[in-house]
Amino acid sequence: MNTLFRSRTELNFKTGSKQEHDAVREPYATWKRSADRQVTRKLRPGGRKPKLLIIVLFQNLGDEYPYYAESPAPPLPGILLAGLTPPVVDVEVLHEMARPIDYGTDADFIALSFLDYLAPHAFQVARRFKALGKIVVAGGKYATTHPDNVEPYFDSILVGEAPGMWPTMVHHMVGGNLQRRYVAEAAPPLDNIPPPRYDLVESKFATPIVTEASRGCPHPCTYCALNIKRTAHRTRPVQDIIRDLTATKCLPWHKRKMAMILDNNFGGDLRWAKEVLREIAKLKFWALGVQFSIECLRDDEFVELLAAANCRMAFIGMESLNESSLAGVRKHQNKVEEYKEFFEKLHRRGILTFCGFMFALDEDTSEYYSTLPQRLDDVGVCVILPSIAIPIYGTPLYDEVNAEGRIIDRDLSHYEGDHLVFRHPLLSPDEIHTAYRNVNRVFFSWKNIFRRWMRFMTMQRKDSTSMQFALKLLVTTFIYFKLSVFQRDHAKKRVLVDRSEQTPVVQQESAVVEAVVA
Ligand code: B12
Ligand code: SF4
Repeated sequence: MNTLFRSRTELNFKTGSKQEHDAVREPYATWKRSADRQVTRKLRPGGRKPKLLIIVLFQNLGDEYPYYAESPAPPLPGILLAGLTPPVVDVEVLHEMARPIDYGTDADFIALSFLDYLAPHAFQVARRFKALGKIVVAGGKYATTHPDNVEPYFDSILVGEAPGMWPTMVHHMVGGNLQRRYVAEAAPPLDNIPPPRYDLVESKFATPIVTEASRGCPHPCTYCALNIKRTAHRTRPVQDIIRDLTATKCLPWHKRKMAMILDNNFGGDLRWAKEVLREIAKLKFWALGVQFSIECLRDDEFVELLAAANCRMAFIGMESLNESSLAGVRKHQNKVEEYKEFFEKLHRRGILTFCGFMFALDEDTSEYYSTLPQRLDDVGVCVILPSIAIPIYGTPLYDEVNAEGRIIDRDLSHYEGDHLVFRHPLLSPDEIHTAYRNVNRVFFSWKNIFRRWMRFMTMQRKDSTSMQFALKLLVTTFIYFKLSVFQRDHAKKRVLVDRSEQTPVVQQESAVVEAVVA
């Protein structure tokens, strides 16, 4: 029995009714029984198990050029699915943001995970693998919100979250009785999800330890994918999160020291979040990254607990410095006048701010854009993740712009945040693109990157031993430059690039045309 196998069988159960426990346990109980008896397993020639290759897509067919992002951490779906996979198959995980798809793979089954804008690419990849005789299945956010658009391209799809249904799907895959569509229970409890397979993350990721502590968010932001079909904010048992963060024996020691909690909003239930942070503090990470909504920073105890847990990076949706733009997308929890003070609160405690920032919100004006680089500097954010607003298919924002007849581009592969796909009420596409490029250019110039780093460093006060203080400076410097280079690289390859001089290496196919927004 290997370490992973042990950790799966040592699952903890939250107190609750017996029926709740049984409902949650059932997939694992089924998996455990079959694992013990090795029932449905079919051996390949040479006595090998069938092989499953899980691919988390990233290259956008619509962009025509391959783009290997310098992201420090992988997304979660691939290694989470691998962790849930019963041992009737061998598993490999491929992150397309790190390496190209291996069409020569000896895998029998291919599982694709992709976001909305990657759907055209996913359909093409599926077609290629099917032509090679592979069984190809899909799941993820787009397959969940728009299954009818996805199902025709795959042998089978999963609608919803994987934990309750994926083990069954794998058994059916191996047993040759795969159904066309599996539908998971809506918003199931999050107890007893096995740890992700960190051992399967490509070595180029500096921070392989990623997990989700909660799902959902209580806010109504109109552009957010979570508001396509609202579900309650759900939290995982604290001991399950800690078990994930410590299921890392497979990693070299230096990669066990940093972790990312990838929740949409870790602060959706602050009392629970504080409990989680108290436990994480005991793990003595060198650095923890967390995502949460900005109003959490009104709670000083939360901020202190972040610091105590050695949080070194907070991802926050700042989105705009224009109050009326924030109100227009119902982001009422954001108050522009609080930004500077809140960011400083974090910076003084050695926590870097990494903030989502949106262009083309309906109330944006050319005056607002003209002062933006300076105002971003004034609020003092460390790194921004800029993007052009996307009316993600099915969100309230999509319904609004669609009803007003303002969608100008229905190619789904353009819904990635670097294209303007709807008509703005006040600004021309040129004004928006110019502002977007300008902010990217100014914010990610080396001069400004170094200046912000100096500003952050000079705010640090020695509040611990010399060793701990030195470690804090070293780790924040590493994360700061990783994030800045990641975003600068994105700007260089995706925003500021003159594509006319590049040689296209990926041919678009009719799948792009088929995957249009309805
Ligand atoms: C890490 C992250 C990133 C990373 C990496 C993204 C990637 N996929 O490669 C980076 C920083 C690059 C990124 C960028 C963007 N992101 Co992002 N990102 C995330 C984040 C924080 C975590 C993703 C994750 O790992 N989730 C955890 C997994 C486990 O959840 P899940 O995908 O729902 O998976 C479950 C099921 O769907 C299912 N499942 C998933 N895959 C599969 C596959 C199979 C075969 C099966 C059976 C089941 C299955 O099982 C899972 C477990 O239950 C999410 C927020 C979040 N917490 O989800 C946003 C999120 C995914 N991002 C989002 C967006 C919009 C973007 C951007 C387009 C934003 C922008 N405008 O800049 C860009 C894309 C930029 C670009 N051009 O490349 C949206 C997605 C909207 C959508 N439906 O497409 C999200 C949900 C944020 C939000 N609330 O709106 N992102
Ligand atoms: S606060 Fe963030 S996660 Fe929550 S609804 Fe708004 S955009 Fe989505």
